Amino acid sequence: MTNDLRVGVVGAGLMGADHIARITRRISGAAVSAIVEPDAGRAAAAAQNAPGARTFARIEDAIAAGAVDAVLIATPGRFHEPVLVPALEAKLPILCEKPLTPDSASSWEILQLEQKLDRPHIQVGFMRRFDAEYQALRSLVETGDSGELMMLRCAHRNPSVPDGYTQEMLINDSVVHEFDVVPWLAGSPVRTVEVKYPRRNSLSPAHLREPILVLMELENGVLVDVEMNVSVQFGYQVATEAVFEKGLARIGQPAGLQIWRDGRFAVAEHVSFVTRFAAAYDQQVQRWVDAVRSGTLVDGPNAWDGYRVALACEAGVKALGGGVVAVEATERPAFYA
Ligand code: ISE
Repeated sequence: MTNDLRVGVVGAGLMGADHIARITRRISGAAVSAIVEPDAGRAAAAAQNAPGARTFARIEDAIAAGAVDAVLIATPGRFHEPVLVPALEAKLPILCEKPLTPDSASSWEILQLEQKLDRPHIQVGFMRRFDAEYQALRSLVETGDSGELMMLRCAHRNPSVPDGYTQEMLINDSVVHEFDVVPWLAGSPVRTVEVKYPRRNSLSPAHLREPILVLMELENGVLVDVEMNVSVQFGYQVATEAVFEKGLARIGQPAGLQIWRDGRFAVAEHVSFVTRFAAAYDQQVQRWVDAVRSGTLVDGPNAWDGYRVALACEAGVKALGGGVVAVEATERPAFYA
Protein backbone atom coordinates (compact mmCIF):
# COMPACT_ATOMS: atom_id res chain seq x y z
CA MET A 1 0.00 0.00 0.00
CA THR A 2 1.37 3.38 -0.96
CA ASN A 3 0.53 5.38 2.17
CA ASP A 4 1.72 2.83 4.68
CA LEU A 5 4.00 4.10 7.44
CA ARG A 6 7.47 2.77 6.61
CA VAL A 7 8.79 1.25 9.83
CA GLY A 8 12.42 0.35 10.39
CA VAL A 9 12.68 -2.44 12.97
CA VAL A 10 16.00 -2.42 14.80
CA GLY A 11 16.98 -5.83 16.16
CA ALA A 12 15.73 -9.14 14.78
CA GLY A 13 15.95 -11.29 17.92
CA LEU A 14 12.89 -12.73 19.68
CA MET A 15 10.97 -9.46 20.07
CA GLY A 16 12.16 -7.88 16.82
CA ALA A 17 11.13 -10.94 14.78
CA ASP A 18 7.78 -10.98 16.59
CA HIS A 19 7.16 -7.29 15.79
CA ILE A 20 8.20 -7.78 12.16
CA ALA A 21 5.65 -10.60 11.74
CA ARG A 22 3.04 -8.53 13.62
CA ILE A 23 3.45 -5.42 11.46
CA THR A 24 3.39 -7.46 8.26
CA ARG A 25 0.37 -9.62 9.15
CA ARG A 26 -1.82 -7.83 11.67
CA ILE A 27 -1.16 -4.09 11.75
CA SER A 28 -2.93 -1.82 9.29
CA GLY A 29 -1.39 1.33 7.88
CA ALA A 30 2.23 0.20 8.27
CA ALA A 31 4.82 -1.99 6.60
CA VAL A 32 8.32 -3.02 7.62
CA SER A 33 10.54 -1.13 5.17
CA ALA A 34 13.89 -1.83 6.85
CA ILE A 35 15.40 -4.39 9.17
CA VAL A 36 18.45 -3.11 11.01
CA GLU A 37 20.45 -6.04 12.33
CA PRO A 38 24.22 -6.60 12.27
CA ASP A 39 23.80 -10.41 12.20
CA ALA A 40 23.18 -11.06 8.48
CA GLY A 41 21.69 -14.53 9.06
CA ARG A 42 19.15 -13.20 11.54
CA ALA A 43 18.33 -10.28 9.25
CA ALA A 44 17.71 -12.61 6.31
CA ALA A 45 15.50 -14.91 8.40
CA ALA A 46 13.42 -11.97 9.66
CA ALA A 47 13.18 -10.52 6.13
CA GLN A 48 11.22 -13.62 5.08
CA ASN A 49 8.34 -12.13 7.08
CA ALA A 50 8.66 -8.66 5.58
CA PRO A 51 8.30 -8.64 1.81
CA GLY A 52 10.10 -5.68 0.26
CA ALA A 53 12.06 -4.75 3.39
CA ARG A 54 15.69 -3.73 2.94
CA THR A 55 18.31 -4.86 5.44
CA PHE A 56 20.93 -2.61 7.02
CA ALA A 57 23.68 -3.19 9.57
CA ARG A 58 23.32 0.27 11.20
CA ILE A 59 20.38 2.62 11.82
CA GLU A 60 22.44 5.50 10.40
CA ASP A 61 22.55 3.68 7.03
CA ALA A 62 18.77 3.16 6.96
CA ILE A 63 18.20 6.84 7.78
CA ALA A 64 20.74 8.02 5.17
CA ALA A 65 19.02 5.81 2.55
CA GLY A 66 15.69 7.53 3.34
CA ALA A 67 14.22 4.08 3.99
CA VAL A 68 12.21 4.77 7.17
CA ASP A 69 9.45 7.09 8.44
CA ALA A 70 9.51 5.66 11.98
CA VAL A 71 11.68 3.35 14.08
CA LEU A 72 10.78 0.42 16.32
CA ILE A 73 13.71 -0.49 18.60
CA ALA A 74 13.73 -4.11 19.74
CA THR A 75 17.36 -4.67 20.71
CA PRO A 76 18.46 -5.37 24.31
CA GLY A 77 18.33 -2.22 26.46
CA ARG A 78 22.09 -1.53 26.41
CA PHE A 79 21.90 -0.95 22.64
CA HIS A 80 18.97 1.52 22.75
CA GLU A 81 20.86 4.77 23.24
CA PRO A 82 23.01 4.47 20.05
CA VAL A 83 19.78 4.04 18.07
CA LEU A 84 17.68 6.61 19.94
CA VAL A 85 20.22 9.39 19.38
CA PRO A 86 20.43 9.28 15.54
CA ALA A 87 16.69 8.58 15.26
CA LEU A 88 15.88 11.64 17.40
CA GLU A 89 18.40 13.73 15.47
CA ALA A 90 16.55 12.70 12.29
CA LYS A 91 13.26 13.71 14.04
CA LEU A 92 11.80 10.25 13.56
CA PRO A 93 8.99 8.88 15.75
CA ILE A 94 10.18 5.94 17.85
CA LEU A 95 8.62 2.99 19.62
CA CYS A 96 11.35 1.74 21.97
CA GLU A 97 11.03 -1.63 23.72
CA LYS A 98 11.60 -1.43 27.48
CA PRO A 99 13.76 -0.18 29.09
CA LEU A 100 14.25 3.28 27.58
CA THR A 101 17.95 2.94 28.47
CA PRO A 102 19.64 0.85 31.20
CA ASP A 103 20.09 3.70 33.73
CA SER A 104 18.55 7.01 34.75
CA ALA A 105 21.58 9.14 33.73
CA SER A 106 21.43 7.98 30.08
CA SER A 107 17.61 8.22 30.10
CA TRP A 108 17.98 11.82 31.30
CA GLU A 109 20.31 12.55 28.36
CA ILE A 110 17.67 11.17 25.99
CA LEU A 111 15.02 13.41 27.58
CA GLN A 112 17.27 16.44 27.01
CA LEU A 113 17.71 15.54 23.35
CA GLU A 114 14.01 14.86 22.83
CA GLN A 115 13.06 18.20 24.37
CA LYS A 116 14.88 19.96 21.51
CA LEU A 117 12.06 18.70 19.25
CA ASP A 118 8.61 20.27 19.01
CA ARG A 119 6.87 17.44 20.94
CA PRO A 120 7.55 13.98 22.38
CA HIS A 121 8.68 11.50 19.70
CA ILE A 122 9.41 8.44 21.88
CA GLN A 123 6.90 5.85 23.08
CA VAL A 124 8.26 3.18 25.42
CA GLY A 125 7.08 -0.41 24.92
CA PHE A 126 5.46 -1.13 28.27
CA MET A 127 2.84 -3.33 26.64
CA ARG A 128 0.92 -4.24 29.78
CA ARG A 129 -0.89 -0.88 29.57
CA PHE A 130 -2.55 -2.21 26.39
CA ASP A 131 -3.80 -5.45 27.97
CA ALA A 132 -7.63 -5.40 28.17
CA GLU A 133 -7.73 -6.70 31.76
CA TYR A 134 -5.17 -4.18 33.02
CA GLN A 135 -7.24 -1.45 31.34
CA ALA A 136 -10.44 -2.71 33.02
CA LEU A 137 -8.71 -2.74 36.42
CA ARG A 138 -7.46 0.80 35.90
CA SER A 139 -11.01 1.94 35.09
CA LEU A 140 -12.23 0.31 38.30
CA VAL A 141 -9.62 2.26 40.27
CA GLU A 142 -10.54 5.50 38.50
CA THR A 143 -14.32 5.19 38.88
CA GLY A 144 -14.02 4.35 42.57
CA ASP A 145 -16.91 1.84 42.21
CA SER A 146 -15.25 -0.54 44.68
CA GLY A 147 -14.04 2.26 46.96
CA GLU A 148 -10.43 3.37 47.29
CA LEU A 149 -7.61 1.04 46.26
CA MET A 150 -5.53 -0.06 49.27
CA MET A 151 -3.23 -2.84 48.05
CA LEU A 152 -2.02 -4.57 44.91
CA ARG A 153 -0.78 -8.16 45.17
CA CYS A 154 1.16 -8.98 42.00
CA ALA A 155 2.59 -12.26 40.77
CA HIS A 156 5.15 -12.25 37.94
CA ARG A 157 6.22 -15.80 37.11
CA ASN A 158 8.46 -17.09 34.35
CA PRO A 159 8.97 -20.82 33.69
CA SER A 160 12.75 -20.38 33.46
CA VAL A 161 15.30 -17.84 32.22
CA PRO A 162 18.25 -17.99 29.81
CA ASP A 163 21.81 -18.49 31.14
CA GLY A 164 22.72 -14.84 30.70
CA TYR A 165 19.93 -13.67 33.06
CA THR A 166 21.55 -12.04 36.13
CA GLN A 167 20.35 -11.19 39.65
CA GLU A 168 19.97 -7.50 38.67
CA MET A 169 17.77 -8.55 35.75
CA LEU A 170 15.13 -9.69 38.25
CA ILE A 171 14.63 -5.95 38.68
CA ASN A 172 15.86 -4.39 35.40
CA ASP A 173 14.38 -6.91 32.99
CA SER A 174 11.35 -8.24 34.86
CA VAL A 175 10.07 -6.07 37.75
CA VAL A 176 10.68 -3.16 35.35
CA HIS A 177 7.16 -3.89 34.07
CA GLU A 178 5.58 -3.52 37.52
CA PHE A 179 7.53 -0.27 38.02
CA ASP A 180 5.65 1.07 35.00
CA VAL A 181 2.24 -0.51 35.31
CA VAL A 182 1.69 -0.15 39.08
CA PRO A 183 1.91 3.68 39.19
CA TRP A 184 -0.26 3.77 36.04
CA LEU A 185 -2.89 1.52 37.69
CA ALA A 186 -2.84 3.19 41.08
CA GLY A 187 -2.39 6.78 39.85
CA SER A 188 0.61 7.39 42.09
CA PRO A 189 4.43 7.17 41.83
CA VAL A 190 6.57 4.67 43.73
CA ARG A 191 8.02 6.18 46.92
CA THR A 192 10.09 3.28 48.32
CA VAL A 193 11.23 -0.20 47.34
CA GLU A 194 12.28 -3.12 49.53
CA VAL A 195 13.26 -6.67 48.56
CA LYS A 196 12.70 -9.73 50.76
CA TYR A 197 14.14 -13.20 50.11
CA PRO A 198 12.06 -16.27 50.86
CA ARG A 199 13.58 -19.75 50.85
CA ARG A 200 15.54 -20.19 47.61
CA ASN A 201 14.19 -22.39 44.82
CA SER A 202 16.70 -25.23 44.36
CA LEU A 203 15.68 -25.31 40.67
CA SER A 204 16.87 -21.71 40.09
CA PRO A 205 20.10 -21.29 38.10
CA ALA A 206 23.02 -21.52 40.56
CA HIS A 207 23.91 -17.83 40.25
CA LEU A 208 20.40 -16.58 41.11
CA ARG A 209 18.90 -16.03 44.53
CA GLU A 210 15.21 -16.10 43.84
CA PRO A 211 12.24 -15.92 44.03
CA ILE A 212 12.16 -12.46 45.55
CA LEU A 213 9.36 -10.46 47.06
CA VAL A 214 9.45 -6.80 46.06
CA LEU A 215 7.53 -4.41 48.30
CA MET A 216 6.62 -0.96 47.03
CA GLU A 217 5.03 1.89 48.87
CA LEU A 218 3.35 4.42 46.60
CA GLU A 219 3.09 8.13 47.34
CA ASN A 220 -0.69 7.79 47.89
CA GLY A 221 -0.16 5.11 50.57
CA VAL A 222 -1.10 2.10 48.42
CA LEU A 223 1.10 -0.90 49.29
CA VAL A 224 2.19 -3.32 46.58
CA ASP A 225 3.87 -6.71 46.75
CA VAL A 226 5.35 -8.43 43.72
CA GLU A 227 6.29 -12.09 43.78
CA MET A 228 9.08 -12.19 41.18
CA ASN A 229 9.75 -15.79 40.39
CA VAL A 230 11.67 -16.91 37.30
CA SER A 231 11.97 -20.67 37.82
CA VAL A 232 8.37 -21.79 38.29
CA GLN A 233 8.75 -24.51 35.63
CA PHE A 234 5.01 -24.84 34.90
CA GLY A 235 4.35 -21.80 32.69
CA TYR A 236 4.24 -18.01 32.35
CA GLN A 237 1.89 -16.14 34.65
CA VAL A 238 1.31 -12.46 35.32
CA ALA A 239 -1.57 -11.89 37.70
CA THR A 240 -2.77 -9.14 40.03
CA GLU A 241 -5.23 -8.99 42.88
CA ALA A 242 -6.42 -5.51 43.83
CA VAL A 243 -7.78 -4.94 47.32
CA PHE A 244 -10.35 -2.14 47.53
CA GLU A 245 -12.39 -0.76 50.45
CA LYS A 246 -15.53 -2.53 49.24
CA GLY A 247 -14.24 -5.47 47.25
CA LEU A 248 -11.51 -7.31 45.37
CA ALA A 249 -10.59 -7.58 41.71
CA ARG A 250 -8.41 -10.11 39.94
CA ILE A 251 -6.76 -10.09 36.53
CA GLY A 252 -4.47 -12.50 34.72
CA GLN A 253 -6.23 -15.73 35.63
CA PRO A 254 -5.89 -18.65 33.18
CA ALA A 255 -8.66 -18.37 30.59
CA GLY A 256 -10.04 -20.26 27.61
CA LEU A 257 -11.17 -23.83 27.17
CA GLN A 258 -11.85 -25.61 30.46
CA ILE A 259 -11.67 -29.40 30.40
CA TRP A 260 -13.00 -31.89 32.94
CA ARG A 261 -11.80 -35.42 32.29
CA ASP A 262 -10.64 -38.49 34.21
CA GLY A 263 -11.32 -36.82 37.53
CA ARG A 264 -9.27 -33.74 36.62
CA PHE A 265 -10.00 -30.12 35.68
CA ALA A 266 -7.64 -28.29 33.29
CA VAL A 267 -7.25 -24.89 31.63
CA ALA A 268 -4.28 -24.14 29.40
CA GLU A 269 -1.62 -21.79 30.80
CA HIS A 270 0.77 -19.62 28.78
CA VAL A 271 4.44 -20.54 28.64
CA SER A 272 5.80 -17.23 27.31
CA PHE A 273 5.13 -13.49 27.40
CA VAL A 274 4.96 -13.60 23.59
CA THR A 275 1.56 -15.35 23.72
CA ARG A 276 0.38 -14.02 27.12
CA PHE A 277 0.67 -10.44 25.86
CA ALA A 278 0.16 -11.02 22.11
CA ALA A 279 -3.07 -9.00 22.00
CA ALA A 280 -1.51 -6.23 24.09
CA TYR A 281 1.50 -6.03 21.74
CA ASP A 282 -0.88 -5.82 18.77
CA GLN A 283 -2.86 -2.98 20.41
CA GLN A 284 0.33 -1.18 21.38
CA VAL A 285 1.81 -1.26 17.90
CA GLN A 286 -1.49 -0.44 16.15
CA ARG A 287 -2.12 2.57 18.38
CA TRP A 288 1.44 3.77 17.91
CA VAL A 289 1.13 3.48 14.12
CA ASP A 290 -2.20 5.35 14.22
CA ALA A 291 -0.67 8.04 16.44
CA VAL A 292 2.30 8.50 14.11
CA ARG A 293 0.08 8.69 11.03
CA SER A 294 -2.19 11.25 12.70
CA GLY A 295 0.78 13.37 13.82
CA THR A 296 0.25 12.75 17.57
CA LEU A 297 3.37 10.51 17.49
CA VAL A 298 2.89 8.96 20.96
CA ASP A 299 -0.14 7.12 22.41
CA GLY A 300 1.07 5.38 25.53
CA PRO A 301 4.02 5.55 27.95
CA ASN A 302 6.51 8.22 26.92
CA ALA A 303 10.19 8.83 27.60
CA TRP A 304 9.40 10.57 30.89
CA ASP A 305 7.67 7.39 32.07
CA GLY A 306 10.76 5.49 30.92
CA TYR A 307 12.96 7.80 33.02
CA ARG A 308 10.76 7.34 36.12
CA VAL A 309 11.00 3.57 35.68
CA ALA A 310 14.81 3.82 35.40
CA LEU A 311 14.89 5.63 38.77
CA ALA A 312 12.66 2.96 40.35
CA CYS A 313 14.87 0.18 38.93
CA GLU A 314 17.96 1.82 40.42
CA ALA A 315 16.23 1.83 43.82
CA GLY A 316 15.16 -1.79 43.23
CA VAL A 317 18.71 -2.94 42.41
CA LYS A 318 19.99 -1.20 45.56
CA ALA A 319 17.21 -2.88 47.56
CA LEU A 320 18.46 -6.31 46.41
CA GLY A 321 21.26 -5.64 48.93
CA GLY A 322 18.80 -4.95 51.77
CA GLY A 323 16.92 -2.04 53.33
CA VAL A 324 14.10 0.23 52.28
CA VAL A 325 15.29 2.40 49.40
CA ALA A 326 13.63 5.68 48.39
CA VAL A 327 12.94 6.43 44.72
CA GLU A 328 14.08 9.92 43.81
CA ALA A 329 11.10 12.30 43.55
CA THR A 330 10.93 14.33 40.34
CA GLU A 331 8.70 16.89 38.66
CA ARG A 332 7.35 16.09 35.21
CA PRO A 333 8.45 18.76 32.71
CA ALA A 334 5.56 20.56 30.92
CA PHE A 335 6.87 19.05 27.64
CA TYR A 336 5.61 15.63 28.84
CA ALA A 337 2.28 16.83 30.33
C1 ISE B 1 11.24 -10.31 29.64
O1 ISE B 1 12.28 -9.52 29.12
C2 ISE B 1 9.96 -9.54 29.55
O2 ISE B 1 9.90 -8.41 29.21
C3 ISE B 1 8.79 -10.27 30.08
O3 ISE B 1 7.61 -9.53 29.95
C4 ISE B 1 9.05 -10.60 31.53
O4 ISE B 1 7.97 -11.33 32.06
C5 ISE B 1 10.33 -11.40 31.70
O5 ISE B 1 10.56 -11.64 33.08
C6 ISE B 1 11.51 -10.65 31.08
O6 ISE B 1 12.66 -11.44 31.20
